Amino acid sequence: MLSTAAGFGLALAGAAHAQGQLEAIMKARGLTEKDVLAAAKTYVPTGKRDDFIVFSSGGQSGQIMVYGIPSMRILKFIGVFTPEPWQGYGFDDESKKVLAGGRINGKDILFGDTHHPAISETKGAYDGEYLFINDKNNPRVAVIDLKDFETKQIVVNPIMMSEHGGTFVTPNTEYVMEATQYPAPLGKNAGYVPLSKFNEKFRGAVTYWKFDRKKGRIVPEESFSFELPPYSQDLSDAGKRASYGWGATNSFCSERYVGGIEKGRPPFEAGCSQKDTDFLHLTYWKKAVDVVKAGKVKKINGHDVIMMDTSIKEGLLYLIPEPKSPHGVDFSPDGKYIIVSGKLDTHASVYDWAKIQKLIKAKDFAGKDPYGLPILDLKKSLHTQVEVGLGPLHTQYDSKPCVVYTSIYVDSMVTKWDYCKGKVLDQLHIHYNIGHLMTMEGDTVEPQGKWLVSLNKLAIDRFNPVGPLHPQNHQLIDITGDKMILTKDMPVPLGEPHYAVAIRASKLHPIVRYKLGWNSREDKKSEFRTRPGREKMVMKDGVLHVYGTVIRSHITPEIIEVEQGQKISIHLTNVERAEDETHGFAISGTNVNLSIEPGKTVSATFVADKAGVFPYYCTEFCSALHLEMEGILLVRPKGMKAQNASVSEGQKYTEADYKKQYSQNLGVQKVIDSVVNFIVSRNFKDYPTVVGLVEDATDQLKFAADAKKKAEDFAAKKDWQNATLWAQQWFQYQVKAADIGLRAKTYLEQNGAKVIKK
Ligand code: CUK
Ligand code: CUA
Repeated sequence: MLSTAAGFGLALAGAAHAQGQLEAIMKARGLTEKDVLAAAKTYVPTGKRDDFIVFSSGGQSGQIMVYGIPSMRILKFIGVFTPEPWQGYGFDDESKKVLAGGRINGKDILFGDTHHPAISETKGAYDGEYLFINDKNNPRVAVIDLKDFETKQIVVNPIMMSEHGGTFVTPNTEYVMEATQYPAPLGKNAGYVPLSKFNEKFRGAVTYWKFDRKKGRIVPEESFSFELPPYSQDLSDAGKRASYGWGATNSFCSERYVGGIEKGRPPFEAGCSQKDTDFLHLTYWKKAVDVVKAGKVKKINGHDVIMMDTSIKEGLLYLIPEPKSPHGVDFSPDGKYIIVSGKLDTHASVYDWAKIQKLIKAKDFAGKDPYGLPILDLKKSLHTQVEVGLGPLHTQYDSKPCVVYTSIYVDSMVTKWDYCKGKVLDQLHIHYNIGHLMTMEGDTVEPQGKWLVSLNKLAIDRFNPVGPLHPQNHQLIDITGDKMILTKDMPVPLGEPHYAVAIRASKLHPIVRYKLGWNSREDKKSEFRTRPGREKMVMKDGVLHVYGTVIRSHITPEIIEVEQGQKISIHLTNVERAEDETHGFAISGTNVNLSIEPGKTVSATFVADKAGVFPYYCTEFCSALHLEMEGILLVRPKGMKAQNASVSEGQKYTEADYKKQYSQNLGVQKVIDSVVNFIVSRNFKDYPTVVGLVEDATDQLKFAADAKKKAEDFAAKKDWQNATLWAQQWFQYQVKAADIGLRAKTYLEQNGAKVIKK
C-alpha cells in the first residue's frame, strides 16, 4: 500500500509532468496562453454535455441546425421545408403530408429560405416546448415539436407573396408573428396588378398566427392579419411586460420605389434609401383580437384582415419614424424600451415605451402617412440615440441590466453598450460582416448572459478552403467580463443562418423513444401499427398493405412478391424499446427511404412499376448482424404466374450441425446467466438507463426462448435444416441479450452501483 506522503509526491510529479507536456504541445502547435484559455473555457470533454442548446436557421437549406454551447458541436439538422433523408423526412407518407401542407397553388415547394427561429414562451421566458421558423421566400411558417425535434406543421400565409418579419412569439405564445417583406396585392390569388397601381393596390401586412398550445399546432382559422402600407416591412418583435399586447414591425423603402433599372431608372437601392427615415409599425394585437371577434374584418382568401381604416378607427396601428433603412427591432427584457438600428446610419435608436404610450393616449401625433395612419413624433418617442458603428443591424440583451450588444455589419464588429446611459462600453472585431447576433435567451424577459454568438455572413480566410462557396462562420464570444473575448469559430456548412436562439439545455425534455406504434407527425397511435408476430399482408382497394416490424436484426417480412404495376404500401413499426436503436429501410431504385426510430410506425407507398428483383435493407448500422437485416422485393412481369414458394438454399444442415449449435448455445447461456446475476444483485432499479437496458435484454431472452422451442420442435421431427437454422436464430438473440447485458453491467460498475441483499 502507498503511504500518504508517497502518494502526494507522485501526484505532484504527475502535475509537473502534465504541465511540461502542455507547454510542449503549445510550443509545437504555436498556441498562445490566450488560445489555451479559450480552449479550456469551451472544451466539453467526451461524455459531458453542453449548457445551452442553439436552434439556428439553416438559411436557404430550409432546415434548422441544432448545436451546443460552449462546445459548438452540431447535434442535428432538422428537416423543415426541405426533404431530409436521414430522418426519412419527405420520404415516408406521414412526413410527406407535413410537407404537402406547404404546397402553394398545388405545387410542391421543396426548399425554404429560413430566417428567424423562435422558441415557445410562457410569461416571456422560453419554455422549451415548441419551435417556429419562417420561410421568407414562399412565405410560410413551420412548427417543430421539441419533444422529438420533428417538424409537425407547415402553414402557408394566405395573403402574402413574400415575408421576413417572422417568427416572433407573443409572451405566452398566444400568437406567432409573421410580417411581409416585399409588397404585393394581398391574397394568394390576387392576380396581376400593374406597377402603376402600386400605391393603391400593393400592400404589406403582419399576420398573427394563433397557436393552440394543447394541440401543438397553429390554427389558421383563428389567425388574423393587419393590412399595412406598401412599405417593405422588415423585422418584428413582440412586446413583453410593460409593452405586452403590442407588436413592433419596422420597414425600409417607405419611399415606395418600384425600381426599373432596365428602363433607365435608378435601381432599387437608390430609390429605396432616399428619405432619412422609414417607419416603425406598432400593432396592438391584444385589442385587435376583439375587433376580429366583432367581425370588423375583410375576408381575403378566406383569412381575416383588419383593414387600415379599421385600425385607424379602433386605435390599433401607429407609425414612428426610424432612421435610416432600419433593420433590427428588439424589445428590452422589461418591455420598456425598443432598440432599432438603421443600416445606413451609425446610430442605434432607443425608444421609450412610456413616452410612446403617452403620445398615443394624448393623440399627440406629428402627422399622418399617405394612408392616414397616425405618425408619432420621433424626438418625443426617443429615450436616446447612440453612435455604435457603421451599419448596425441587430441587438441582443445581456443578463446585466442595461447592457446590450449590437451587430455592426459594415465595420465587422460587435458593439457592447449601455442603453440606459447611452454609452459605448466595448467593441470587438469579428470575421467577417456580422448579421444577427445571439446571447443566451437574450430575446426573453430573463437573458442569461455568459456567451454571445456572432452570426457572420462571410468566413473568407478563416477555414481550410473548400472551393468558391464558403461556409458561414459562427463565432463564440465570452461576455462574462467587461471586455468581450473571442473564443471559437464554427463553420456552418449548409446555408446562410440569419438568426439563432439559445435555450438553457435543462429546459429541454426530449423523449428517447415513441410509444409503440406511433405516428409521430400526427402525435397519435398509427392505424398501421404492428406488433411482433402479427405481421401480415392485406390487399385492400387494390393496394397491397404490408404490415411489418423491424427489430435487431431482421425486417419482417423478408420477402415481398407482387405483380408488376401493383401499388404497395409498406408500414413498418420499430418494436425496439432500447435507446438509440433506430432502423432504416431502403428499397433499391424506388426512392423508398425510411427512418424508423424506436416505437415509430412509418409508411412508404409506391407502385412497383418495373419487373425485377429489388433488395431492401436496413440503413442504420444497428447491430453486429446489421448487414443481414435485409429482404427482397420480387416484381413479376405482368401476367406471369407465381412460382411455387420453395426456395433453393446454398447450405444443407445435418444432425451434427444442429447438435454443435445447440451445445454452443448452452455455453452462451451460462455467460448470460452470470451477467444477469451481477445485475440483479445490484441496485439497478435506481438507474433508469439500466432499467431500460434490462427491459430490452429481457425481450431478447424471450425471443431466444421462443427460437429454442422452435429448434427443438423441428429436431423432434428430424428436420435438421429448420432445426439448425432456428438454433442459429436462438444464438442471435442470445448475442443481442449478452451485448445489452454487458452494457448494463459496465454502466453499473462505472456509476458505483451497490450490492443489495436478495
Ligand atoms: S435578417 Cu439576415 S441579417 Cu432575415 Cu433577421 Cu438581419
Ligand atoms: Cu437495423 Cu441495421
